[in-house]
Amino acid sequence: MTNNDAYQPKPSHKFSFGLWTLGNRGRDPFGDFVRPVISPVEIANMLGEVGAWGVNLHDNDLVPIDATPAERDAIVREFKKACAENKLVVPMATVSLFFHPIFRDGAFTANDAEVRAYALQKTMRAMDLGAELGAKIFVLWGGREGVETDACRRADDAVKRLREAVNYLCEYNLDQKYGFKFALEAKPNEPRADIYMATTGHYLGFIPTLDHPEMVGVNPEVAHEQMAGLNFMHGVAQAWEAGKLFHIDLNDQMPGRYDQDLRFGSANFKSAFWLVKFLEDVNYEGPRHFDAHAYRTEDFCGVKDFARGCMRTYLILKEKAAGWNADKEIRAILQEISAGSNSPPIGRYSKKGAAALLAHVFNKDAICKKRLPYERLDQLTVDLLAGLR
Ligand code: GCO
Ligand code: MN
Ligand code: MN
Repeated sequence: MTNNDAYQPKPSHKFSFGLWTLGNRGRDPFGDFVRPVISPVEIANMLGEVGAWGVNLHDNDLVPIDATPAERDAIVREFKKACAENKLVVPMATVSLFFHPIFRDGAFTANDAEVRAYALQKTMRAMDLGAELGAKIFVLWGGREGVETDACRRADDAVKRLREAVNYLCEYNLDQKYGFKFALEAKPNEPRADIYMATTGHYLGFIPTLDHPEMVGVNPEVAHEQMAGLNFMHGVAQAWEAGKLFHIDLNDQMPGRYDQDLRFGSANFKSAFWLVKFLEDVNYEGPRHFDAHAYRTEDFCGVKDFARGCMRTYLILKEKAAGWNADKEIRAILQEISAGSNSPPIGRYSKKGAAALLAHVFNKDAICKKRLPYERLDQLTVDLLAGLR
């Protein structure tokens, strides 16, 4: 790939990766690490090399959990320097509330009040860190907020505890004048057997019950909704329409599997296309964050191939989306299926309008005879994706 490659990432594309994604060492429940540690500074260099715009992190991706304040400051200083050298921004920060064994029963929803308090303290410190690095988005993913057995607590108590925690963090955000937007990330299971707030839709229902709903949105992840068997783009569209698409985690996933975190677009190419088309059509301006990792078979160079592949596929699909919107035959069909009809105007309810609607006689036979050439439309899409148009 050369620099004048049409699919060369640019800062304006807002591609970001987490330290934990390129730094993933390939350990799984059945096998040990296959790649050596890549330090945060090395990851920043790698991201600079492949042309990414941003780098995101959990508190402990950068600062070890038991670091002294002096150690922390030195690490942060060195990392900031590496980001500056590689022209990387830190758009999003998050907190690990799942790795340390203290969170074995959850964090904000744990039964032990001391664990809940520790989770808040840890999150406030992660917000301090994120703010220091310039982040404006703070992701909360409750990976351990769930159960193996529902004997352990009432599920509505978990919802109440989660609400209390998010409310508390919003106040801290205001107090410190950090200006964070919180993005809540749903997942149906893994690492817990069942996780509360299983889908983006659950969170969209939860957010209006908070003290500061305007400060809180969602961070939908492709793989997580697909694990639940859902149409990811539909969830994203609903979040967008509600003004709540604060961040997005792009990756891929085969249905019915464990959480695979595959390279973006590598498993469900067509769904990835509809997603990119949606984000581009609505002019989503947030980061395009890849929360995925390289196959366990890869070495250091393979990790770069993985990162380049995520961005390249996004840009290919973006180009295809523009082609789809400009395609004459596709446009003609779209026009045909949305063409005006003999429908009485509906608009907002009024007594007069309702009376007119009740009096209207519909010609069901004529309506049923209208052509809906979705087969042709979909095949045109397939042809286009296959490079035949
Ligand atoms: C996962 C999650 C995480 C979160 C990350 C941000 O399934 O492991 O997607 O990668 O996105 O922890 O909080
Ligand atoms: Mn995930
Ligand atoms: Mn994620």
